[in-house]
Amino acid sequence: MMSDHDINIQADPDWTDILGIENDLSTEEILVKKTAHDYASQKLFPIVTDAFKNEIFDKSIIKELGELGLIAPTISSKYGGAELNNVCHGLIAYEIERVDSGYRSAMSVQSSLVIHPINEFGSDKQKNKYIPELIKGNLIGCFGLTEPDHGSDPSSMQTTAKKVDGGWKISGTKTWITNAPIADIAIIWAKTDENILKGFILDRNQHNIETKKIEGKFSLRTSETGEIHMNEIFVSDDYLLPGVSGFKGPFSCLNKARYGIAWGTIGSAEFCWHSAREYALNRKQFNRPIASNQLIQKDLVDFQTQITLGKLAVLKLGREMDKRNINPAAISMMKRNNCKIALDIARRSRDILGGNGISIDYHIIRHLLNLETVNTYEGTANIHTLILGRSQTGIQAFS
Ligand code: TGC
Ligand code: FAD
Repeated sequence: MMSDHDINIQADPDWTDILGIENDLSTEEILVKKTAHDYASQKLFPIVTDAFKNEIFDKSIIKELGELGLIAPTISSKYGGAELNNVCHGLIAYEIERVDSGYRSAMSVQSSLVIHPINEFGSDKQKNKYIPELIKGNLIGCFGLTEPDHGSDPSSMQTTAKKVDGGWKISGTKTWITNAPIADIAIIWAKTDENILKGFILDRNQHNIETKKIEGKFSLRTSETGEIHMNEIFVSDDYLLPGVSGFKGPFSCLNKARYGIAWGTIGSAEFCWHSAREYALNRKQFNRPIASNQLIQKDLVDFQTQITLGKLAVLKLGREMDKRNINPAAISMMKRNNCKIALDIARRSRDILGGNGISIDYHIIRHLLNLETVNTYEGTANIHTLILGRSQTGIQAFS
């Protein structure tokens, strides 16, 4: 017979997924999630502490992800893609970011900001030359939009593309560019003499791009970040992305990457929640587990509720993206809110671990530091607030 004590110490078996969200995944989606989960937990988790401490990104990670079909999973099999849906893309981001936002970052840039624009806006020659190698992870790419004086407002960028015989001369500086120091190719956005934005593929084999690593980040230390310096680099017409002009080019790539972040941050938050719960059940103060305190239980319940709602919402977002072109403001809503809840959960989880919470051995402080970047890049929280404000009022409040 069960005693009162036994009842008290048994948690619901479905506490991790109390709404049964995973029951809504297809067999294929469950398989993809498991593949990403196994890779992340068996290959990435064991190396992440050392990588974060020493600012190491091992390029072979991109190759291993490619071999498993986890890079740009929605791309056509014609170019070596797995032809999966957007929900699978999100589940992969969620599993990788459960280990570290830096690894998800390197993967997101490759998939959403390099392969995606070539697939959408590139010539057949560019697609055939670059996408299969990028999907396999044989080439690494980066995406240069941000400049030293133009972050939230890229429309005022200063990088120029001057038309010359047979091509273009590109000059300017990009900064805070993920993967730049290790990239074989860079998608560079620049303005023509007529003030029209164009996208280019700069190939390290052909073009003399100078990339300098940004040292001393206290966030996203497992991901390489750098500057790109371009001084009148001649780029032939073959390297212009012919399918797009104007800011809808880079902004439409951001939709895809922001969607991945909305999923990824739930993975990061969930790791923190589970760690805090386990710690609270095992850590005793005043002769009882700290999880016995109502204040601690409230934290855990808030985490469970926010993560459940955030996960449900990104699943809905992914399903809608698979059916139709979604309003980009909906993506802004989920990027903004899931970053916000993940940061809050990471901060409060860190507190539950007391002094141990600041030790890298418990991982939560690493997630917390990473999430500070994730909240800033791909549009800051303020910028997404203004995108949503404009969407519901019709009034532009940026400037
Ligand atoms: P705006 O007038 O709003 O738009 C200009 C043109 O672009 C179109 N557009 C979009 N198209 C598709 N998707 C979207 N989300 C779009 N947003 C805008 C728009 O329809 C228009 O098209 P057209 O044909 O009429 O010309 O432009 P704006 O200059 O007023 O910009 C407004 C604002 C503030 C929203 C934009 O500048 C913005 O999003 N700023 C934030 C910058 C940002 O997010 N940067 C990210 C850099 S990349 C990065 O951080 C990678 S980190 C990756 C990692 O490591 O994981
Ligand atoms: P700013 O635009 O100067 O903003 C500073 C502050 O002012 C923010 O709080 C912002 O919200 C606020 N603010 C600005 N305008 C307004 C306004 N109108 N109303 C209210 N508040 C406002 N970029 C790339 O192109 N490619 C990459 O691969 C890439 N990777 C990155 C990796 C890392 C690690 C980091 C940190 C950044 C990366 N970025 C990348 C750059 C990133 O997108 C920018 O940092 C971001 O868009 C913000 O720009 P900013 O840093 O210039 O801040």
